[in-house]
Amino acid sequence: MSKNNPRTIHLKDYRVPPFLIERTALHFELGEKATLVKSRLSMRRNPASDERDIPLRLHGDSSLVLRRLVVDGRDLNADEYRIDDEGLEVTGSFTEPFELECVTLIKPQENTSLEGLYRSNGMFCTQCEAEGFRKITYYLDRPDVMSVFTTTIHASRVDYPVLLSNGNPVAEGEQNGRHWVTWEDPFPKPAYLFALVAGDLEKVEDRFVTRSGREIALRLFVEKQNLDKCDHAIESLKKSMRWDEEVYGREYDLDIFMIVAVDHFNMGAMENKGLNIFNSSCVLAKPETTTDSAFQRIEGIVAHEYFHNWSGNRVTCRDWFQLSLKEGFTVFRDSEFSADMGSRTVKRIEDVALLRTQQFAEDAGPMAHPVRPASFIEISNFYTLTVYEKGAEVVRMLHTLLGPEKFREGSDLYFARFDGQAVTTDDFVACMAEVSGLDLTQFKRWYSQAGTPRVDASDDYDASTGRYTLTLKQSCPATPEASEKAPFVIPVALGLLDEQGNELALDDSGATSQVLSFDQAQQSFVFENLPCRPVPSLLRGFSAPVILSYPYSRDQLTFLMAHDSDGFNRWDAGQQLAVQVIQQLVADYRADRDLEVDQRLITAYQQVLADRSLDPAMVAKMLALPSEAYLGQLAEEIDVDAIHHVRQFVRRALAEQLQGLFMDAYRHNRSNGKFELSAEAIARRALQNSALGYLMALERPQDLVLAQEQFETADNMTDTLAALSLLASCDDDDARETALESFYNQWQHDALVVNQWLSVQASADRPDVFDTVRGLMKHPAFDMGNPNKVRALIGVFCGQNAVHFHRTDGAGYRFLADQILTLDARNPQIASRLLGPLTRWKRYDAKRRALMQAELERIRDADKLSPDSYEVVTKTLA
Ligand code: B3K
Ligand code: ZN
Repeated sequence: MSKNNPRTIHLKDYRVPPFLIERTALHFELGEKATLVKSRLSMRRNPASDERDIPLRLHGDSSLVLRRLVVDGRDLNADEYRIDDEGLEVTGSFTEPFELECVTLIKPQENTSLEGLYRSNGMFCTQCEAEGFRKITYYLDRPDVMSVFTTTIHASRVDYPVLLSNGNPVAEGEQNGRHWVTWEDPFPKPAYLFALVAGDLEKVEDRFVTRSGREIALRLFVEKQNLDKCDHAIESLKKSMRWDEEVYGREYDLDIFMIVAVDHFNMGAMENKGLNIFNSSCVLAKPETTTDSAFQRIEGIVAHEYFHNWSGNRVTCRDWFQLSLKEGFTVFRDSEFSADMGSRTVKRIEDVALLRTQQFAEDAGPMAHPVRPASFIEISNFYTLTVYEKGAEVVRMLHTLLGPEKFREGSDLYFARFDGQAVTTDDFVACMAEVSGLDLTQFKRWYSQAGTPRVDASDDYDASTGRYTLTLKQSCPATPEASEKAPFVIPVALGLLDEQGNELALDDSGATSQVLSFDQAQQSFVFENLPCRPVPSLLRGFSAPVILSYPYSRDQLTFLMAHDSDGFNRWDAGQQLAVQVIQQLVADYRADRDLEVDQRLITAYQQVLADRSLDPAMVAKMLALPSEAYLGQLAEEIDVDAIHHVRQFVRRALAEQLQGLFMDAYRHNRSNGKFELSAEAIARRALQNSALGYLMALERPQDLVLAQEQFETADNMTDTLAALSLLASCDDDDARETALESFYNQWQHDALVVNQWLSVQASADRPDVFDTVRGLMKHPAFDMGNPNKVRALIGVFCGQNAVHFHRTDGAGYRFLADQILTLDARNPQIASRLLGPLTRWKRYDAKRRALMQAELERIRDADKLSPDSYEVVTKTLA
């Protein structure tokens, strides 16, 4: 594919596969220089295809070296097939079933894209989703071709004692120092779920008895030094298996479930059938090295990949436009699982904060696309917040509209009807419509229309009749694929509060909460017999992924913060209050006016801090000011300096006025006993560290000492890292350097901890942070070939340190563009991801815009740009 002519793939061009592969037998000879891959495919024409004369085409990457091609036992001559950049075309009519054998030579040692078969720390491993299998051998590498796989792996026994693939081991042997194992996976699957691992690995083993009494062996394979970091993942896996049985009635199907941890991985983890492969950062954990949020993230990711066994593997996607069929649904499933394992409200707050800052930004930018995209150049670019997180919100709305019982009925029907098939988001919604009797035709616009809908709410109360009318108007901004949008079906959960904060009855049944189905451009909802003018609590639990505005006064927001029975909306009222205050101050700052923080915000925070009846985790969330990213997202034009300055100013004002309470919260929640990973202990640490953060804003020597003491005495990484992050931004050179140095000295042997050390420095609010980042690029701890390190240093600096990345001389942009160009040649997926901060260029002032545009153009004009980066950069500049 040349850069001037990258092919766009359209959903409307979908055709069923003209050929099927019933059985796939693979044979790998793993070698130090090269690997030989032999495949034997039992194929036939697809009776469901009307393309009866179409020639046989197999996908294959241009890096494949074809050694032999055999059809029904006969070696083909060179003139009987043709190889091009995208694969192999074989001459012949193929009217009868046939066997195609193929021998290819590949070089995993030279594969830096981390897609296909590659090496990580001396082991072999694979990543095939979405289209990596074509880097291993010629194949029909599309998700609607499902085949039964048998895989035999040959390798040196000394170097690769462990040989794994999908399914169950059925045979093994040894010859001249080389051994082999054959694996059989009885479940038909697309090639993207294929996996192979070979290495010198140790394992931790456990078992799980399914509800029907089958015993499943659970195995977690890691490098030897990580054996003490396996317990949490195994426990998380067992919880996930139980939860999926209880909540979805889904049982595991093979006899073995394996997870392998690898250090070089483009994303978090991969749900290969029976053999999940994980980025080591998303599976390995122990209290000394792992923060609470990482523990929770690991639990969620282990669950996510496990849940894919049904939502993704047993029922898979027809084509990659349907990606959200498995990803949106599975994210919804893992987020409900996490809500059940910990605090539902806190989990919801975290999910919504991510959605509102990152996904809303994506939906408002040049790469905006529907949950089911209609076209793409490179599918790897579409593993997005929209497909995952917004897709999960769409499933959540179905859950809200149907209610839990009907939703479960719909999911049972979906799994029963489509087991073993590759299907579409329409098929999923059809099951939900069938069991509920709802017409979901209009609802499906959530899958086909991009952009974040806005909802403007206004109301009216007639005191003489007690009638309250709520009027909602919806609109959706233009996005690249469409300028006009038809109305969405928006479930709006609401309650109404009287002046004392009591919930009012909304109808004769006495219900105090209701879900409105808002599906017109404008609609009014009437509530009768209300004794007073209510304060509405709208979009409870964030019942739809929209931007809702209602003209709340600051007093009303303070009132909701204290009284709303919906925990999410209590938090959100606090966020809205802080946003109003900060936005006003940003305007003041830009107009050179004096800054003064609205006392109501301070009083509201004071009440939250003083209320010992609240869950400390909620208090910590409520005390967190809206992030700079979220504030930027809300602004007309992002003024990074003003936002940063004002947010820091407000933090400091809160710290000054509430220092006694912050100190109390710190002391009260500071653990002094043995480390625990309970929800309660996690909540206390969250509040303790939030309080410490405020105290450090005061820049007093005694708080510095507090942070140093915590840093030196903590028995867990949450407390250590919280203190280190604060010290890394402080002005005391000695305190800062001593802490960073001692941390590195203590942890230099542990790559995952060292990555956190890189991130702490990349996100520090220091005048010299840019030089520090550039210096760290040359540090032995950094490695451009390891995506975790690239994300920890370059990704964090450019994506999370706004004021310093957006320096007005453009050096931050130049730096990022240089790194992208270097990476593009070796790992296009990572390069393309790193473009993220530059894709928002139109949101900044003219000077920064011009500087970012110039860097984007420099990338666009580079020689041999990958299709991945080409797609993002051209769409961004369009
Ligand atoms: N399905 C994988 C993501 C694959 C990304 C390929 N570029 C992990 C997950 O979503 O569970
Ligand atoms: Zn997934």
